[in-house]
Amino acid sequence: MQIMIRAGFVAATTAVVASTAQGQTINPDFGGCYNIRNVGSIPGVPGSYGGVCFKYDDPDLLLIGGAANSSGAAVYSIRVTRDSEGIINGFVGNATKFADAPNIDGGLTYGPGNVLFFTRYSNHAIGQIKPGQTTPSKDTPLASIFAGSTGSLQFVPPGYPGAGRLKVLSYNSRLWADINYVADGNGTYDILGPANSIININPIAPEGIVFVQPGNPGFTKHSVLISDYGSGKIEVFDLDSNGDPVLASKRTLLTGFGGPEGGTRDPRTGHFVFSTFSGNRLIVITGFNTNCPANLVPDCGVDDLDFQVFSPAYNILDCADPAMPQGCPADFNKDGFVDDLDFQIFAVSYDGLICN
Ligand SMILES: [Ca+2]
Ligand SMILES: [Ca+2]
Ligand SMILES: [Ca+2]
Repeated sequence: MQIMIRAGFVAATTAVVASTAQGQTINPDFGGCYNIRNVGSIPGVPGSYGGVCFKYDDPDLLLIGGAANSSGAAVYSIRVTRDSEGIINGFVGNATKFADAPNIDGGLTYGPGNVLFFTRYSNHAIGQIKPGQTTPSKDTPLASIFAGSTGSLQFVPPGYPGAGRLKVLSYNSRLWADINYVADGNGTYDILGPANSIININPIAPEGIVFVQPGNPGFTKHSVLISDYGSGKIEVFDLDSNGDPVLASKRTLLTGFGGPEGGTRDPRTGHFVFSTFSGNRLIVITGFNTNCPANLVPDCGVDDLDFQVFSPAYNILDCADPAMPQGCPADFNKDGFVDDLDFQIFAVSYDGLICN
């Protein structure tokens, strides 16, 4: 049995502050761990804002649609600043034009081959921008596949049910569609009908969608958030085995969110990042963690409750031991053992109290 000296830990309590900002309210059923921060408007990006994502090889370079829905729309890039906890809190200088993206709407994301995909309103089409290019190389109308107009799009991330599938959403018709794509030999992709599934998500007027893994407070399954422009809400659904929303699982995460548009996750922290079409703001919702494995009891932070789970696993040591909890969650560095290396990871998170 290993001997562990738990030194330097300071008992503390975590204040739960009201999760409101400018009329936006987070549903308390989600555990009180999430907070909204308004980062404000982005210098140099013309309104209205469209889809948002981060450059595939630069987790601090935000890409966002400007002059959304107009023929002169484009993707702009801006470097974000972060506070001592890594939370996005501002921008460096002025944005610069990254690539033309005529009529960009709420969908902007990297797909296979690091091709940048975007939805077009009211063209009901998907544009594709190759890496290093400043104009789209391909435009695919969707009218023959499902009713328009887009709307949004997102690829299901690795590790989720339906990983790699392309989901495209119709704003006007309130539809979610799973659509096939195949490499066209030119570095871009053919987008093909018929759709594998078309789901009516009425009354949601979808703009941005982001996927969230289980383990975050209020999320017991792989899930998806959809921003509803029409009602100013962020809605949540569990995913089925294809990565499509389970309609009966619908619940509301956020209300009073005027003009929500694109959505993505901060690659450094896992925080949700949303743009707004009206008001031209960048909104960050903290509390969604991608790098906080020590939060073994999924609540607002790493504290003594998590330690009570960690400690017996540390004493068992070997993940192959039948006594170890299934999946060996306390093996943070995934080397098959719960030992001092994992304790060091735990201690860092515990000292921070909140993996925010
Ligand atoms: Ca829109
Ligand atoms: Ca915890
Ligand atoms: Ca380990």
